[in-house]
Amino acid sequence: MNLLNVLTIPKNDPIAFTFFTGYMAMLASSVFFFAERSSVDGKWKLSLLVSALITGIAAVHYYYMRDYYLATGENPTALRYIDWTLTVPLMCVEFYLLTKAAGAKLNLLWKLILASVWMLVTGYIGEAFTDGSSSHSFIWGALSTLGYIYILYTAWFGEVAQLAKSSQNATVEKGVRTLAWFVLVGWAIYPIGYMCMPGGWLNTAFGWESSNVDLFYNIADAINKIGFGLVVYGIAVNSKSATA
Ligand SMILES: *C/C=C(C)/C=C/C=C(C)/C=C/C1=C(C)CCCC1(C)C
Repeated sequence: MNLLNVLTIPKNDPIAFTFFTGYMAMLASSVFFFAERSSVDGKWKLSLLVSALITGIAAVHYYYMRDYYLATGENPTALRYIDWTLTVPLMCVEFYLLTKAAGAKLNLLWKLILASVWMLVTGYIGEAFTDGSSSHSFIWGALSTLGYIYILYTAWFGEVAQLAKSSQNATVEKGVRTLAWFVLVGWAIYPIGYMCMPGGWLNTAFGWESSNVDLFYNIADAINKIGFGLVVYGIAVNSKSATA
């Protein structure tokens, strides 16, 4: 373990930079979402608490991932996937809470959680047990993508989209559509990061020696976790002034 590296960020290391900013941003967002619970309607307090938990859980993991990365220069794959296994299901909870008033059932939540666990377990096998070959990375990446597509479909056309539409609440409908955009564009950054690992298509195509996996994951996490929370916050604030 290189102790010197633990104490400072090398100038030419953008990955270390994003680990530090990511950590602070998650922590600050968590405080913000938690504090703002007192300024929204009762029915939104739980949603805001979930937003605070998502960024809070991420902050704790960033604290450890940052140090792990600085000390070893390697991807903190296990910590990363533990973080996601907790936070992605919580993002599914946000979808559920937003559409609950329109009749969302618990089984919708379970289906989304199951799809995310599938997506993450297969992704983890793809990354953690890589033999550096393209076929390993491709097969597990493709299996993982099935889970991703299921969530994407549910958010855009399936139950979540339909419930949001039938909610008769324009703010909820618009908010859920914005979250669906996050899933389409923001979440798509993750498979790009995955393809940067040795054996991944981007890594092979550009002949990279090092892996830029964490750069993509860190940027994606900040966009998605904080962005999701802000959209939910926006819904809570706007529908308070619109309909009661
Ligand atoms: C806060 C963390 C979030 C929103 C993480 C999302 C992660 C994904 C959407 C990961 C998707 C993957 C694929 C679709 C294929 C390759 C393997 C993964 C796990 C990177």
